[in-house]
Amino acid sequence: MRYSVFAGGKRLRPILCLAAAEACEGNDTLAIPAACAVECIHTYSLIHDDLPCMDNDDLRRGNPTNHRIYGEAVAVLAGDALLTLAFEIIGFSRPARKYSTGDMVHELALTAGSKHLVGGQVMDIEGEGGGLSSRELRFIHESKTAALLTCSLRLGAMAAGASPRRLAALTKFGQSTGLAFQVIDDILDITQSSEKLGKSAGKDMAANKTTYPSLHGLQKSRREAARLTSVAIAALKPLGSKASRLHEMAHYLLERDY
Ligand code: GRG
Repeated sequence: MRYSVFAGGKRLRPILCLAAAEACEGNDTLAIPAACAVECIHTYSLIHDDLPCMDNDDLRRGNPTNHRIYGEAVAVLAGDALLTLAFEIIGFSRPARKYSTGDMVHELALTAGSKHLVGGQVMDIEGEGGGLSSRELRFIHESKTAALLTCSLRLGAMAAGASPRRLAALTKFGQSTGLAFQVIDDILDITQSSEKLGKSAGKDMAANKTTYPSLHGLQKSRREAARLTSVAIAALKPLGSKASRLHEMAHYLLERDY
């Protein structure tokens, strides 16, 4: 568990969680449990995604994947334990009035389960070998990628006792920025080296996977990521200047090179 969590990683989900709490006039103390919980879920999903029965990868966060070091059985269990730890942590969180700990647990469970992360992964596996439509690809991206980013923002906002209007604004921001994040990820898989990414590059093309660039080309994909980022930034309007860190994050996610 420690090997994969502390291997590095950009910590995007916890950062978004804390920035959302700030945008809703909360603070880090309130949102830290949720920030840690989403990183545990994310790291579990990476460990399991890298297993031979899934993506079969050797490199993650610049290091050998968990199962390459500890073997498949322990890697499965490390993922299971991180998934469970996320709920242990969030179960102890004390959000500001308006939301209960149960609301936070429900939000996280909905995201991690069959409707989002797991469902998206199933569809991704079933779509291996290519031939997916734009609509199917969007569903996978919404489920596998945008859902946990959106959940991170929503949990930060809920920890801070956000109004329904602010929560809705952050949900929209998460959905658009999450899709942009995945389009950029697909572009980087083609344009960057494994060394730079800290994970195996060029896998999508080698596996004949349907991606944004495979359907629309690199240039159109870049334009789409920029368009989605503008939609995300526009959604932040109700949050005013308190959302400046989220503005910065949206730009960073669009311009990142790993
Ligand atoms: C339930 C096993 C299981 C999987 C669910 C989330 C997921 C589906 C699989 C993980 C791998 C994957 C390709 C996810 C899509 C989102 C994505 C590109 C994740 C990488 O996130 P970064 O770049 O990673 O934030 P770091 O290492 O920086 O934290």
